[in-house]
Amino acid sequence: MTVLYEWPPTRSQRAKWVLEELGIDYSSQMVDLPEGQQNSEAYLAIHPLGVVPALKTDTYTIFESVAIVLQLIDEYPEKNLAPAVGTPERAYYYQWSAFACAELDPPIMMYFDNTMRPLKHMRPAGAQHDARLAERGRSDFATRAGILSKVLSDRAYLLGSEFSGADILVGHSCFMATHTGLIGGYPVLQAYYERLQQRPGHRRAYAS
Ligand SMILES: N[C@@H](CCC(=O)N[C@@H](CS)C(=O)NCC(=O)O)C(=O)O
Repeated sequence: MTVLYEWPPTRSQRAKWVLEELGIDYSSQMVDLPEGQQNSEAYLAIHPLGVVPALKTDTYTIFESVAIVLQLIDEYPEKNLAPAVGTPERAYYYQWSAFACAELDPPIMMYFDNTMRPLKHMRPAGAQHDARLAERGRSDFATRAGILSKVLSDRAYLLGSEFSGADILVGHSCFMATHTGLIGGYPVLQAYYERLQQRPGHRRAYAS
């Protein structure tokens, strides 16, 4: 049985979304972050960084939301959530997948950490919100939102008319940008994320 280690609504929703899109039978194991369950010996054996998500299948246990999404999509080629290996379309699929975790998540988290993160959850303990870092996050996100807005101005999804795993990855970054208030001012990106939210797989993954 496939097990998703999650705590909604966090980056574990990326993994849950792809599980729902692919129709995989899985069970959910909640890792209570406020209670500190991520730092238990048992969970650290699954994810050595003590964060969610992680995924356990009959044959492997992995972490990193992007790796989970890409691996599961490769296991179900008949669901057509990724272009064929070696094609130009696959190159763009890799590009936007990497862009989500390397270029979108960090500025959003920098902004969140320095504006909205409760002080009792700051790292290191006792750290305060830093207005300069918040501005750096906002400004770096703005550059990247501009790039996405340009690409999405003439298409429904990142690769064109077909939804793919890259939309799950960037789509979750849009979820984070929505809940930090950063997405306001980028109507093309907002419309794209609204489109993604119509998908039954997205609805089920984010219902909790
Ligand atoms: N790069 C990782 C990031 C995972 C991550 O930072 N998860 C956060 C929630 S979004 C977490 O579990 N934080 C727990 C904590 O800070 O104690 C991924 O995409 O899977």
